Amino acid sequence: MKTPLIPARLIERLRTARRVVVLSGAGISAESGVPTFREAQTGLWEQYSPEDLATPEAFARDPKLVWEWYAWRRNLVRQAEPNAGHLSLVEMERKIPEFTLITQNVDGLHRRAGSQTILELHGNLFRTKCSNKNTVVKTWDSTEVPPRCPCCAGLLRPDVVWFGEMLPHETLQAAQQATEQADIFFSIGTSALVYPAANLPIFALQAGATVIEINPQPTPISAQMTFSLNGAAGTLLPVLLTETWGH
Ligand code: BJW
Repeated sequence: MKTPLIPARLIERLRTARRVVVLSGAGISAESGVPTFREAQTGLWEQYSPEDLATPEAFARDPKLVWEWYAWRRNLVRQAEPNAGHLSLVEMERKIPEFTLITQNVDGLHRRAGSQTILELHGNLFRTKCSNKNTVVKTWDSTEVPPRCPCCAGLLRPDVVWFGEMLPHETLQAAQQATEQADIFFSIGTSALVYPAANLPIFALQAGATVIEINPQPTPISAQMTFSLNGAAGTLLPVLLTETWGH
């Protein structure tokens, strides 16, 4: 007999769950053609050094390089479309009374897919802020690279969270609160290596939630999960949805 992809006990719990939280990472966008960070061969950090591109020190050293790298990333994402994994989470949100999607992704694909309640822990590639005042800037006339803030002439930068920077306080607080109250918590497409996001599945476990990981590769938290589903989000999530709620 073929082993079912999704354990029956998980389907039963999901059918009756009131509060569901999903933490997503770069892996959920991999099937849309957006590169992940740490995968061998294809991960961004395999080809580029985070110290040169994703720290405040890197931006201070070479703002043009950093700005242009993010412009290249924005172009990649513009050409991508949400995949079956993103769309399944839109469906899940419609079925669950209290659903929170926490994402580490900066690509905006969850919103483009139609998800409503999204907490973006690491910012958004398509938002720009002033590096002096930390305020979001929507338009500018400057043609310099990077452009300058129309208010204070500070350098503009992508509104993403680099290593060594604090996560947006209210967003992180909301994520922690939703996690503590979850009946079911999914960790999908993340290597669970970057903190504080990597703490969330563990907090959920400690608070008594059923915690499910969806990833084709094991991660440092796999062994602690209630269920560890070994496979691609774009394959497993549609099956999970169909088996739980039918078509
Ligand atoms: C699939 C799939 C498919 C593939 N389906 N799955 C505690 C301990 C140790 C260190 C620290 C700590 N606390 C803080 C730190 C430092 C640091 C950190 O965590 N370092 C570790 C790397 C060691 N954290 C920070 O600096 C954070 N800030 C902070 O803590 O502030 C407080 C503070 C300040 C000052 C001093 C001390 C404390 C900020 C972290 C910001 C992370 N930023 C980035 C870049 C964002 C902008 C950009 O995009 O350029 O965020 S780094 C990068 O990693 C990006 C991601 O959001 C993040 C997580 O990566 P993710 O999503 O998990 O991707 P991958 O590639 O790692 O994994 C993909 C997974 O998908 C794989 O497992 C695949 O198998 C899987 N997969 N196909 C399902 N089809």
